[in-house]
Amino acid sequence: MRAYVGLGSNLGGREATLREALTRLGEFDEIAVVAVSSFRETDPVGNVTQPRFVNAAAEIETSLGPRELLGCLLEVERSLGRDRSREERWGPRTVDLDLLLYGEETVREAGLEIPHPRLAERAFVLAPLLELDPGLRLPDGRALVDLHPPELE
Ligand code: GSY
Repeated sequence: MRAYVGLGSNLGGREATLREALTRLGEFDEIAVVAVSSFRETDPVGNVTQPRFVNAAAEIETSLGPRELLGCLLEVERSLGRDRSREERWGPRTVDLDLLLYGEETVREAGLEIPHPRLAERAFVLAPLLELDPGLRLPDGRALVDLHPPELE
């Protein structure tokens, strides 16, 4: 299955952390990292005053189901020092790996929503996704290119 992962970091060596996250993702037998977007420095979205983020997206090919894939993303986050239980909800983080799209599937379960619930309104997610594939669509048929989030800073 083709899937897309969003990456973000605004603490420590942001780019190096995201590159290491991609390496670790690709080390799972069931995951191949097919393409990676450029890395963009972005202003934080939300009401928390915090450092700027570096964001990117990756296209992966995987034989895992969405729940298992999410488990791998969380494992990589943890291996890079992220402790979700100790951080502010919209606050700074060493690494954030979000499962954005999983084929054309829609999943609405506790702890797992695909497409990612805020995908359509976040330029820092849409811009790298469109760079990877300008023809991408949401499962409901809407083209990503037709969504109009606020400009990326
Ligand atoms: O949703 C992920 C964390 N996050 C980000 C982010 O990755 N990039 C930007 N620009 N703002 C953000 N606010 C939060 S929370």
